[in-house]
Amino acid sequence: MSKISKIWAREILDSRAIPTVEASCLLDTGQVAIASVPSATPTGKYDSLELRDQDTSRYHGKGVLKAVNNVNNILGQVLIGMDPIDQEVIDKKLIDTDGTKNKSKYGANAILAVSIATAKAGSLSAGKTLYSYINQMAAKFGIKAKEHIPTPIFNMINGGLHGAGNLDFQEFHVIPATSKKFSEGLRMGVETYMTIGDNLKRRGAIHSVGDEGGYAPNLFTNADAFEILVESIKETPYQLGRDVFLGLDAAASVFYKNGNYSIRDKSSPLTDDDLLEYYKTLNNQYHLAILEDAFQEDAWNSWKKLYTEMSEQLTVVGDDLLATNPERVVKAIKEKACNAILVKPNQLGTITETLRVISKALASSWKIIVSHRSGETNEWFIADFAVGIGADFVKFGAPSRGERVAKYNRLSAIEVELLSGRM
Ligand code: 2PG
Ligand code: MG
Repeated sequence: MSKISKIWAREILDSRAIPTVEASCLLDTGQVAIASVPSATPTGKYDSLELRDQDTSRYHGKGVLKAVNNVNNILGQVLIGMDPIDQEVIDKKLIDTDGTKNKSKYGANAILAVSIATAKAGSLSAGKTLYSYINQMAAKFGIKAKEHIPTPIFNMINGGLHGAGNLDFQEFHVIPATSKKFSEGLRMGVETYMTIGDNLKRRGAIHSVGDEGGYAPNLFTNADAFEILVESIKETPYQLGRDVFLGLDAAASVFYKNGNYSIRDKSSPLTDDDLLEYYKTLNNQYHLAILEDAFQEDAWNSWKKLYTEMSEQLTVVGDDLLATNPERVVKAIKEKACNAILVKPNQLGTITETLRVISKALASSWKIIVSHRSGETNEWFIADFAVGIGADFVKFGAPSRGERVAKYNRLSAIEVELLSGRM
């Protein structure tokens, strides 16, 4: 048994030049584990609190020195002497020390950085790969998963607040068939990504990339983005509907204003019912495999209607709706609002709480999608986490930009290990 000797943190930058927290955990064996946490734009209404300094003289108020000090002076201190493999006890200690429901006292960013750093230290102490270590830990929460590489959901075109400002929907996805091996799906995704870039260039559309590495083109409507994807896929050896599929994260809260949804495909604002009809039209035309955050997070009736009318044709994914929050997941199961969860550990704030939420979702046979955030670091913890819990899908952005590719490359490495039986 090894013990935690020291935990400390520092302020680092994420992929949008915004400060975030990195925590380190030193064991009495001399082993050190380091972890950093991501950040969203916008932060979901039901996400745990990401503590920012609000000191406008530094980083426009977005510094995280308070969170860093909370790790250095409080959260790290209470864990000294503990065994790093006691993740549940460690996380409980962190939660109890904070004492608030949304981790607003010491910050979910501070707490999650410590939770992940100790999990990584635990895997070192146990002499296991991180994904196998997570797999064992998950079993204690009733998640009996076979380690496998999830199917990647590639965010090829970035709109909403992650794009160039002219598309309302946030993410236009290309998803390889689930039957494909990860390395094959990755190559298909990358080749499609390259073809989309060529296509945009030919059209004279902007082909620089957005926050998640997908293109952020100057198109006129959201449907145009699907057209680009369909045309581009035709230029690849892959067949839409057989080898690759399309998906959408509308992130509808962002274009929901004064009780209606405004999108540039329509001249006047849409009611919830109008928007549902528009999703049906898009689905008839583009055969979506997944549809995430189709409505704002408090529109429970619309979610229920969407589920009733469309869940046989596509996977209905809750992200902002659920916020990886146990109470909201229970409600969504009861109300039949969706059948898949986007799992983002930083919406909640500790690993063991995240495992409990996944366990609840699995008990209702939901699909599990482990997701990055739009502001990321090169941390690849979620790649190991996704493999360990046996997620169906991962959503790590486009196969471009270092902080996205870090996670896909980690999955490639794990695939090689799993195929060779070396762990
Ligand atoms: C989403 C995520 C990640 P953000 O909406 O699914 O793609 O974005 O991290 O900004 O919430
Ligand atoms: Mg989303």
